[in-house]
Amino acid sequence: MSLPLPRAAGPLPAWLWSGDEPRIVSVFQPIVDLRSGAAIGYEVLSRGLGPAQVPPQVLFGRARVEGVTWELERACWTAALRRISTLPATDRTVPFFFNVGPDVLSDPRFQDGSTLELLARHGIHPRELVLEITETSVIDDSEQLQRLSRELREHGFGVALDDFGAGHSGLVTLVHSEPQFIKLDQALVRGIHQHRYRQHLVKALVDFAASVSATLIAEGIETWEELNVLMTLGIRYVQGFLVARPALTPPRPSEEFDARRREALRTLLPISP
Ligand code: G
Ligand code: MN
Repeated sequence: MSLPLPRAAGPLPAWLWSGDEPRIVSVFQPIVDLRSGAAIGYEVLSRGLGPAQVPPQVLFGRARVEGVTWELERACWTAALRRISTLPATDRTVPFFFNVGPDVLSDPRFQDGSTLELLARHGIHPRELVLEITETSVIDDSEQLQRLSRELREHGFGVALDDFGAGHSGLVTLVHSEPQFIKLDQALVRGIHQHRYRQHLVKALVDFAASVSATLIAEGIETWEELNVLMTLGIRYVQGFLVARPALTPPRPSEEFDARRREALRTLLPISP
């Protein structure tokens, strides 16, 4: 549980906004259906602009110290929505997954209508977005989380539980948020071919997700060993450097990936549809 955020006073920091331009660049990483090879969505990741791109952990760390977390979050949303609004219609047939910072969901400003207004201004409907919340969200109050999750869905947003398995309260967050998407944390995926215990857990989660009609996504896949084992455990949706790295334009998996994916489908799941 983190301490209450200090509030920023005065002008927005120049490292965050230059005039009305957020100093943030949005990149896209596909979430791919292993059966068809098609993207079912793109996670949108924010990087700070500078001589070199600044990773989000650094941005959010600095914002926290300066008390401008909300302003950073708005800058990320603005950059992402502007970018999405310039994409061709062919890139907008699947939803965009947005990471929602832990402090933001419980901020009254998130729900005061300004978020929907920001979307409308960019011609984007909440149905086009899936909000990724993490189990480390500072929403300790389970009723509040339940209510929030329901309200987001009523507005049309999709809800995903991010980094599932990374923290200590994943199951509690899961039952209270009842997300349509569950994203398995990279820590469970990493080296899974060498960990039978993890394999049993993932298999159980595949069954669980199927019974509650949630889409289970394995994140952070880096090797074919990981991907092959996940496939035999019943994982259908994947994201990670092996599939495609985040890019300025929503990327497709490479032809090489697609060829190996088909081969794996044939050899590992010979009776799959
Ligand atoms: O917490 P969240 O799951 O949103 O984290 C996404 C982060 O993980 C991004 O910064 C993204 O660049 C990174 N990422 C995406 N795919 C991989 C991967 O295959 N390996 C590693 N190490 N990081 C990844
Ligand atoms: Mn995420």
